[in-house]
This record gives sequence, C-alpha cells and structure tokens, in this order.
Amino acid sequence: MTSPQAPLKLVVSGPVGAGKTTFVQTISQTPVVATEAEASEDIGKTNTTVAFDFGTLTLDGQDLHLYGTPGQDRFSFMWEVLCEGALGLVLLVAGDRPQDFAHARNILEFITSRIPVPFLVGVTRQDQPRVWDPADVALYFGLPEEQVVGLNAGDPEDVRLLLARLLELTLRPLSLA
Ligand SMILES: Nc1nc2c(ncn2[C@@H]2O[C@H](COP(=O)(O)OP(=O)(O)O)[C@@H](O)[C@H]2O)c(=O)[nH]1
Ligand SMILES: [Mg+2]
Repeated sequence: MTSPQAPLKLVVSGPVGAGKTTFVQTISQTPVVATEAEASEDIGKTNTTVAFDFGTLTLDGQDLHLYGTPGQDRFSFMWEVLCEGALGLVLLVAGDRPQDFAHARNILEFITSRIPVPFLVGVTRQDQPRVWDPADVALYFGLPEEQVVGLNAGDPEDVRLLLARLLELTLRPLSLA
C-alpha cells in the first residue's frame, strides 16, 4: 500500500488544446518540466507536448506529482507509460470544442481500460462564452454529474478544487470503492 507520505502520481490527459499544459503550469509549485516540439500535423497551434509536462505540489499535506500527457494519438504509447502506477486521472476537454469530445472519450477509455484508475473529467474554458457546461458533458460521456467538473485551467483555485475532489476519490478507503 502507498503510504500517505509518498508522492501521489496523478495524470492529466485529453486532446490537443484541452488545457493540460496550462493546468499543470497553473498549479505546480516547482518549475514545470515541459517537452514541447513543433507539431507534426495541423492541430491549430505550432507547438505541442510530445513527451509530458511534469509538475509537483502539496495539497492538504499530500505531495502530488502531476504528469500531463501529449494529446496526439501517435503518442498514445506515452499515455500507457505515464499512467503506470498512477493513482488518479484528470481527463480534460475544452468545453467550447465539442468536436473533440469523441476523441476525449476514446482517450479516457484507452487509459481506464488498461489501468482502472479513479478519474474526473475536467471541462476547461468555462471562462469563455458559448461553452458546454459540465452537466451536459457528463450526459455525453455517460458519467455521473459529480464526476465532471467545469474549470478555467488558468485559475489556480479551480485547478486546486478539482485536484482536491480527485484526491477524495483516490484516497477513499477501498471498502467504499
Ligand atoms: N480562456 C481559457 N483558455 C485556456 C483554458 N485552458 C487552456 N487555455 C488556453 O488554450 C490553449 C491550449 O492550452 P494548452 O494548455 O496548451 O493545451 P494542451 O494541448 O492540452 O496542453 C492555450 O492558449 C491556453 O492558454 C481555459 O480554461 N480558459
Ligand atoms: Mg500540452
């Protein structure tokens, strides 16, 4: 069993542009190790994460290690590498990009079918107009509403709240799982 003192490994995944790098950078208390490179396909931005973003923080006395994954399918092997030993997963999707929801659900299924890890879906860009609200995204994903959280990935309070909820799920005694 993992002792509460050992860093808890959490993975942040989701499609390109979901806000993964922003999420890790917003909350990390140490400089984020980022691995960006020029995008090899047209994904709407020049640079994208090719290996991972790594950040750390302490939340409620618990040390957390955050690993943000790449979003492109051709890096799906990295999802498995990064999820090895992970105790929680945040699956992000941009709330104003419904065209990405199917991809987001595929990533979620890819990961959770290999590693049965507690997860929350984060619907980013809630600060933008014309954005899906988390309850509707929950319907789309076929998940209970409490498993889908809206956030602005650039807002430390939003990110902290989401992680606190994930921590509750993750540290819940196995007897209640
Ligand atoms: N307004 C707003 N912009 C966001 C949010 N999350 C991410 N972004 C922006 O969306 C773009 C893509 O985010 P990024 O973190 O690179 O996505 P990634 O591909 O998942 O790592 C960046 O320009 C971010 O600043 C959000 O919640 N609200
Ligand atoms: Mg990124």
